[in-house]
Amino acid sequence: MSGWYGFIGVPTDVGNVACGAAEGPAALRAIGLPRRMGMVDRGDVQGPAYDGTRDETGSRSVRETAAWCTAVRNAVAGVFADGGLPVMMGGDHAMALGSVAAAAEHARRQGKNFFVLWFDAHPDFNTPETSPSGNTHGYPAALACGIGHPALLRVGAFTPLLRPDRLVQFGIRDIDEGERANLRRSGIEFHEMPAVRERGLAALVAHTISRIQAAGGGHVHVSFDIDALDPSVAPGVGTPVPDGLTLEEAVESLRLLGQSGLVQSLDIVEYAATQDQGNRTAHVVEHLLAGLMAGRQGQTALVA
Ligand code: NNH
Ligand code: MN
Ligand code: MN
Ligand code: MN
Repeated sequence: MSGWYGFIGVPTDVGNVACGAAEGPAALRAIGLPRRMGMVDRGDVQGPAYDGTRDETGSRSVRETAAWCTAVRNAVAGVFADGGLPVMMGGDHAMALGSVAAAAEHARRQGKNFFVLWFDAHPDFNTPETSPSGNTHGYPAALACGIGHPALLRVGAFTPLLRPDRLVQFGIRDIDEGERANLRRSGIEFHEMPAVRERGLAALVAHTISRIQAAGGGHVHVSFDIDALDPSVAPGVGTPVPDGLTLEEAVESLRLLGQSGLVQSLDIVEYAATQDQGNRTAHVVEHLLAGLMAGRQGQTALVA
């Protein structure tokens, strides 16, 4: 198990203009998060500004999204090469294509099966054809599975980066119509809020962990979109959706995932500092991370 965590700031809103996510990493540093959590601060990834014009597919800022994702991919690969566990702090969720690319490539080099667990109010399984907005932060899970804009599919060394039966989503409650058809066609396992309420998030996650272990384990990448949480807990997001996860169940799930020893990389994205109430959501980010870290240390108590 790697002994250190690399904090990679991804200050961009290229996947959803002016959502406030570009200000996320600076706000996390302002509360001293990387230092307090004992992380190695690898600095911020750089990239071009948002260009809202739509291309021939209706997608916005595709070239800029590809540039950010390539830079993220390189930064994440650098932490893997130095033996750390990369933690990507968004920034909007489009950047997950870059971290998933690096994680998939790393898993393949190590001969490991690759899994992605996606915590989000949204499945981010749109394609240019189904997206109502053309915003690339609605694309990354589909792109990981090899579906979507050709210019973005070229970000990774290979495609698909991820087998659709190795993607599991939790906390979903806002699906676009065509996006639902994409999910069905790909056979994605996604747990919507009624199922989460009925079975419990931690129980669903524990079940997923056992399934992965039964399949021989591997590299698990966790992509956590803060809007998975209820907006009363995490107001600092660009696209709040009511009836979300509680902080307790999310922290407990991350603790279980840490304890499993399977998680080798983590995104915590869509922290829109400009929408936050004081630093409330920044502290929520810290608690999520503390949950994963506590689990990896074999602790069983919740971190206060
Ligand atoms: N599904 C919508 C779209 O594609 C919104 C996506 N917004 C997110 N995703 N925050 O996590 O535009
Ligand atoms: Mn998302
Ligand atoms: Mn979301
Ligand atoms: Mn705190």
